[in-house]
This record gives sequence, C-alpha cells and structure tokens, in this order.
Amino acid sequence: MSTRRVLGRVLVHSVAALSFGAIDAPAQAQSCDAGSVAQPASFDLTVRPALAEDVDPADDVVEINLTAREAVWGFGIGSSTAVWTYNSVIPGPMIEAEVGDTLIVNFCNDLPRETTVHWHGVETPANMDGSNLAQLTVEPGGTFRYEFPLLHAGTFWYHPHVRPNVEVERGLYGALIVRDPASDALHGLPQREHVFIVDDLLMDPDGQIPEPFTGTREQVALEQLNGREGNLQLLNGIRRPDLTLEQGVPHRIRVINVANARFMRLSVPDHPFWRIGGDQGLLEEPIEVPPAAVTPGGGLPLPGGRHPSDPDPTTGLLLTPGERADILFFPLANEDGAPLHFEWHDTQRGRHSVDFLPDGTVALAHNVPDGTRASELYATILLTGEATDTEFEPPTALRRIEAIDATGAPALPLVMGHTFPDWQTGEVTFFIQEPGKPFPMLTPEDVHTVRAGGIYVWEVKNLTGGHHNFHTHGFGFQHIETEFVDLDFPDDPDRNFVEPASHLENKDTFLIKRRPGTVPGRSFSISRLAVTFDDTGREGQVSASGKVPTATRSGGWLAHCHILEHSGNGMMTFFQIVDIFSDGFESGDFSAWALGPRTMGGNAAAEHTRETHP
Ligand SMILES: [Cu+2]
Repeated sequence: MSTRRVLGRVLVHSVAALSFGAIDAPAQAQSCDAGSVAQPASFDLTVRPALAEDVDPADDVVEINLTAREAVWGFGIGSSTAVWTYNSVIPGPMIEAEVGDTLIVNFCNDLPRETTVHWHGVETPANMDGSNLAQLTVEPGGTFRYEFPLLHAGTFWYHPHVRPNVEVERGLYGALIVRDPASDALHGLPQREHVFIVDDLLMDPDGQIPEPFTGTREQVALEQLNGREGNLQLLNGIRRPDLTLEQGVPHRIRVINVANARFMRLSVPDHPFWRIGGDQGLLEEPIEVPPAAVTPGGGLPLPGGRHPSDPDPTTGLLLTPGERADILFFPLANEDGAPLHFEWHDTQRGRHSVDFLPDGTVALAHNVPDGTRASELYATILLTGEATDTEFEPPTALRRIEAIDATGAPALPLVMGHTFPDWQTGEVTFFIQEPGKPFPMLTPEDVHTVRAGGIYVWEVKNLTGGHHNFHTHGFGFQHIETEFVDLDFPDDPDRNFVEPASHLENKDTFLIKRRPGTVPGRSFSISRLAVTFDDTGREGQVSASGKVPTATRSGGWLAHCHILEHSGNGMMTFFQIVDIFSDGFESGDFSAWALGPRTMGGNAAAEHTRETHP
C-alpha cells in the first residue's frame, strides 16, 4: 500500500476537534476538519492527485475544507520527510469545478507559521487573492474563508504567498481545474484527462528538506541567483511513478510546474505533444510541440539510457515556474514494446557561477555548462490496449481569443535586475520595479496605478544575463513582442531584433528572456505584454482597498518573478487599481495611505511613454 493511501485512510478516520480564533474572516462557524480525501478507483490510483470533497450539495457551489498542516511524506520511495501539506497529502487535494461555479474554501492554518492561500491565475476579487497585500496572514490556529466566482476555465493552482520559497518547497501546492464542458465537447476534446503536477524537491542525505540559503556564501549566492533546483523528480508528489495509459487513443494532460526555480522542458521521445491551452484556457488552435532533441549526433548515452539535452528550446514543452500547459498526447508503443519515458530536458537559461575573490569583490559569470545536463526521468508510461495504425488528428480549431488592441496604450515599465552577492554573506538583492528598490522598500508612490477597464502594456526590461519569468495577480495578459537590444553592437542583427509573439494566448506567467549581450547595462531585453484590467464579473471589487495591511502599503495586486528565490529576495512589486465608474466616481477607500501624484487625475500611467531604443 502506498504512503498516499495510508495517509488518506488515516485522514478519513481523524476528525480534528480544534477550535480556532477567526481573523479577518466572516463571523461564521468553521471547523478544521479537513474532510475526507476521495481516491478515484481508476488505473492511476497511486498517481492521481487526491480529490477535494465538495461539501456543498448545490450544483453551482464547490465548497471544500482545506487545512494546512505538518505531515510526514514518503514520496513513493519510503522516505520519512517532514513536509507541510494541505489536508495531509502532496499535492494538496485537487479542486475541480466548472466555469460559473462559486468556489468556497474554508481554510484552517494548523502550521506552526503564518500562511495564506493564493489562487494562481484565477481572477478573484481583490480581497480573495491571498497575497499578503490583499489580506492579513492567517496565523497558526487561524482560519480564513475564501469565496469567489470562477469566471474563466483554465488550469490553475493554489499555494501560499508567505515565504513561498519555503512553503511551496515543503509541499504546499495543489491544482484547481476549472472546466468548460460545453466548450470541451464542442471541440471534441478527449474525455481521458490527467493532471501532472511536476516538481523538483531538494532533499538532503537525511531525507529532509534543507532550510533555504544555508551553507557557504557560495551556496547562498548560487541558491539566490539560480533559484533552488532539487534532486528529487516528483510527479504528483511521487518520485518517478509508473503511469498506465491506454495506447492509440488521445489523452488530455494538464501540466503544472510548481517547482521553485526549475524550468521544466518536458518530452516523451518520439512522441509530439499538441498544446491546446495553458495558463488561461484554450488556445485558438493546437500547436504541435516536437519531442526534445538530444545533442546532435545523439551524444554519449548516459546511465539509464539518458542523453545530454540539446539546449535548443524550440523542441520539448517548456514551462517556467508557475506556468501550465494543456496538451494532447497520443501514446503508441515503440517497436521494442518498451515503456515510454516522460522526461525533463535542460535548457539554457543563464545560470550563474560565482567567485568570491580575495580582494573583497565578487565575480559573476555565466560559464556553467548551462543547458547541457543529462535528461531526467519524471515518469515511466506503461501502455495498455492494442497498437494502432491510426494517425492522430488533433482538432483544427479551438476557440476565438480576442486580441487586446494596445495601440497607443500607456506603458507600465518595469526593470528586472539584482545586486552582486554580498562578499561576506553571499546575499543577493533583486528588484523589478526600479533599480535599487527591492519589494520591501516600495511604497504606493513607487508603483503603477491603473484604471479598471483600461488597456496598458507591461514593458518588462531584463537587465540580467539569466531568464526570469513574470507573473501578475488578478489580471492576465497577452505577449506582443520581445525586443533585444545591445548598445555596444547596434549593427549586429543577432543582438538587436524584435521577436514577435509566436501565437495569441491569454497568459498570467510568462518567460522573460535574458539580455542578448554580455555587459550589464549595455544590453537588455524588453518583453511587451498587453493587458486589459478587465473587472467584468468583479465590478467594484478590483480596487484593492478592502485590506490595508500596513500603513505604507495600499493593498494591491502583486507582479513578480516566479522563481521563488527571486521574488522572495525582492523581485516583486505591486500595482493598484483605481476603479472609476461611468459617472467619474472613484470607488475604494484609499485614505489609509497617501495619494502620490501619479494617482491624481485619472489615467495615472499616461505619463509613461514607450521607450525607444537606437
Ligand atoms: Cu527571476
């Protein structure tokens, strides 16, 4: 019997008789009973995430009880790792709902530290977003009732927004799947659906999860610069599970990258994927994703038959931390009948090396063999059923996505960068709003204030030699283009060019590519992302005035890199919504903080114009 099933059984028979003082939540009775965890009686019993139990009989309400608590988890390898969980399982129970449902989550914090629950990708009202700007943190023993309508279909996930590099790493993550059955049926999407939550956990020789940023100053600097990458390949909380899939029929797989920092470039050799959707629902049409190439010529086979990766990122399915993909997969046995491998491939993302020099300076370089590490197995796929000669034909059209017309729209400039590591401690400070201002230093006067309903362009400038990504709370966006600039080689077309969006897609987490040159400050990239601060379905609820956690912050919506070591060390900012009704009345109570000059007079961001480059 697997660890998961044992834990599930224990859970069903335990009723937590605890009382909690409610903070910042509607005054109504809540118990910390996590509810039972249902396991479907299907082929992938040991692999599929536990399902959340809907305790509300109403058709259009999904109500679940969710408790964050400590547990011991085996990861399918019999370890006794101290972890943090939702409802005693990793991943946390999968919440399934349909578009238009109301989701209610009775959350209890049974952890020894404060936490929150953020609904990654979901367009919630401001005070349900779960960031520590939008709500007070839920203290140990505390509760919070989340309640919001699910306005869009998509593959979402939930996780804490308090010290997420620690809390997500320890196991606090779960899937939230919002389906649109009518749309799925219309487009002939397969009924066979799976959710693959991929993670890499760093486990020490004692089978425990190390504290962040420990060790030598070199180790501290590298964990902060490159993010924590782990050594345990997890799919749905189990190391390298065996999956059984019926061959010769299409499967729909929703993939969620919950890793702190690892760029997941996923592939099954000899099998293409057809990407049909991602962060925010379906694409307009499927995109074929070829399997990841191995090093030209095949490279030297490594133990276990693995190969060095070809760093060419145009093959394989690339998901940065927090990103999701919705893919169609048509498994067929290889000629030798061997199982298929669902595997990770490396990609060049600009990892740093670091050198602490005797003269008190620190040298940073990108000379690590980045992008060439051996592939790693994430799951073995066993096939049932008969082989078939049938060629799989994906649907030709999915849905129409309305492109945001950002012509002439005001820009919301941001700039990503970081300091050199501190020579004594290895500590690195990151920023995204402006150089020298990490998140804790930002005040409402430093950040963007936008109008509900307004169209803007995020202009995310990356000064660094490494890839990052960009995640915004509450409002998705569409990639327009990424511009690469090298001021030292202005005539070199390989260093100065504009890469248009590959396709139209609604996103909330997006790869921000590194600068094209080598000299900091002389070279950068700018990613332009169109956004409508659309409050449809949330009218009057998007100005984040309901909660003002501190006098120096407004509430507001977070925008940050989703490499959790970066956001945690300052690569995070917030933006504010001014909610203007048609009569010009400005809603929301902003009186708890001083109105900066930018917020006066309506379209605050109009003072920014798009930067031009030589
Ligand atoms: Cu980053």
